Amino acid sequence: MSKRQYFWIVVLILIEASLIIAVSIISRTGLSLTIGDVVLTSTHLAGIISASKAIILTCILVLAKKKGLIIDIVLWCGEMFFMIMGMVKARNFNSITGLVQNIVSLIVLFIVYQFIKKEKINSDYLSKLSRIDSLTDLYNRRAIITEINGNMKHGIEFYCAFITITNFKEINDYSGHDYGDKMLFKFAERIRGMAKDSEFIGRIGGAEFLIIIKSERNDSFVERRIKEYMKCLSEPYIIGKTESTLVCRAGIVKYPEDGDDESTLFRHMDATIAYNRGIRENEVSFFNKTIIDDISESVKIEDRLIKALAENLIHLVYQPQFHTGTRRLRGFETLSRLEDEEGNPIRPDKFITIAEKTNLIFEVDNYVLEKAISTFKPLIDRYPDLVISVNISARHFTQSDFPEYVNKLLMRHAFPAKSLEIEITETAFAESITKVKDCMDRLHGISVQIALDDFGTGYASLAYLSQLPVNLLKIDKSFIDKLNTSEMENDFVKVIIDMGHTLNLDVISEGVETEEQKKTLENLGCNLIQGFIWGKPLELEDAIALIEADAGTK
Ligand code: G
Ligand code: G
Ligand code: MN
Repeated sequence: MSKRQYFWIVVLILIEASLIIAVSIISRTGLSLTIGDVVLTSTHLAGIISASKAIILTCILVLAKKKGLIIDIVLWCGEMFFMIMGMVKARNFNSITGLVQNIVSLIVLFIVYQFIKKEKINSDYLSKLSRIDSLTDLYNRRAIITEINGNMKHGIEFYCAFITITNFKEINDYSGHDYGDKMLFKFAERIRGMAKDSEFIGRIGGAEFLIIIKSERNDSFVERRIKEYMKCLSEPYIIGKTESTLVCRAGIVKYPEDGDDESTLFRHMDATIAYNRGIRENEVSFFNKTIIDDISESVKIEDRLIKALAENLIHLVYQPQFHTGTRRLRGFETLSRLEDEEGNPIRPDKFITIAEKTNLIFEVDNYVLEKAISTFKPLIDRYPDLVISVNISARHFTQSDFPEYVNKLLMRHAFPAKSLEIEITETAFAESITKVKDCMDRLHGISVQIALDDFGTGYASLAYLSQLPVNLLKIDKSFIDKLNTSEMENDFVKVIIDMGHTLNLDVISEGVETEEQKKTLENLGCNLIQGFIWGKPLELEDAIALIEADAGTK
């Protein structure tokens, strides 16, 4: 109740009490009132006042509902007590009509209360309905916004985790909207099943949900908690005879650090999700201020990539690879180069990452692959032992039609498959080991060579390495940099080399820069070398000159 309501209730109670006293005085003293010709006897006056009393009690009831009823009953009992006492004392039962009137007015009050109660249930139901999402029974967008604003108003700190189902559109398109609705309901059921009292869960719309966690908590607690949600939500769903899996992504913001109004928080949650899209399935990421700057830079690079793809502006350079002992040329790794509008180079890891996030990577990889194949076709014809390697994004290895695409490309250019090597980074296995392995098997099936790039930094394990059709391990530059700094570092590289050779694989060290590193690698038995020591990435004419010079030394 508001202060105003309290004020009026107190005023009404005072008036009611005064009226009760007035009736009792009038009935005791037999007071009458003459206005002009009209004479109001004590019975008349008592009648008028009693009617006013009933009105006041009704007003109290309407204003304070249940509390009003209790106040009314207390006042009523008080009055009855004094009335009965008065009658007993004076042995005069004249006020019996007042007594009956009071009982009737109490009954009327109870009836009115029943109506009020019913009305309140209806209005509670309507207000609940306006706060609940009809498909999932979770809170709806309006309730979410009310909750956020309520927390802000009361100075409560909180985290908001925005969860979106990234493959929902495909499920809807593929299995129909009814099926999609059922999935959403099941998803909501799981989310609700996991929620704790301190967590507020709502559906923003479509396949977007929000979890609000009040924070006496810290970032790592919230991250762990949201990961628990994601783990549970990404378990398969069975509807009828169909089993499907939902892939989610979560972006987390914190109030007040990441925005002090609801629309900024929402904008920053969207940005966090967009920024991390394409990185990894079921990932949880926090907003930070650099995201906004990075996004505007990313947008520029994305635009540049689109233009570069349309106008053949991606430039290729070729870094030579050598046999360690003889320094004979093995082949080249193809590397992409891109410049911004002003002609400044954009770092390859940067534009590659952006290409991966924006799905442009498929076009980039295909472009590089075709360009490398067509460029080297005449050279391979003359120097058939050369191997040309191309980096292909891990994302590409989960596309089931990729091996077929490569096969067609090789046929079209009449390029021998064994002269093409595809480099894949170890991080690919974080995506889906079965899909990646399947893709590798099929490429191996058409005789394309496969190299594991950045080996040692990620998920590689001996257990599955022996099952993959890999030809070459590329020891990551970070291990080469640490060579000769301690015995342990050298031992580590030796373990990789020995393991590779045990599995009958070639092993190449990347980023070899010094004579000392080269010597150590030679002693450790590393048979191939790639690095600035013997060759930086070269322009095509320099690469051709190198091939010819190498052939001349035969
Ligand atoms: O030499 P460089 O700075 O270009 O390499 C940086 C990273 O970018 C390396 O990890 C390399 O594998 C990757 N990279 C370079 N060119 C390509 C490309 O054409 N496609 C893909 N997928 N990755 C590339
Ligand atoms: O991860 P990937 O192997 O695809 O990347 C090769 C990257 O390493 C390229 O960016 C290439 O330019 C770089 N690189 C190759 N050799 C050397 C080297 O000897 N020193 C340094 N600093 N970078 C190298
Ligand atoms: Mn590489």
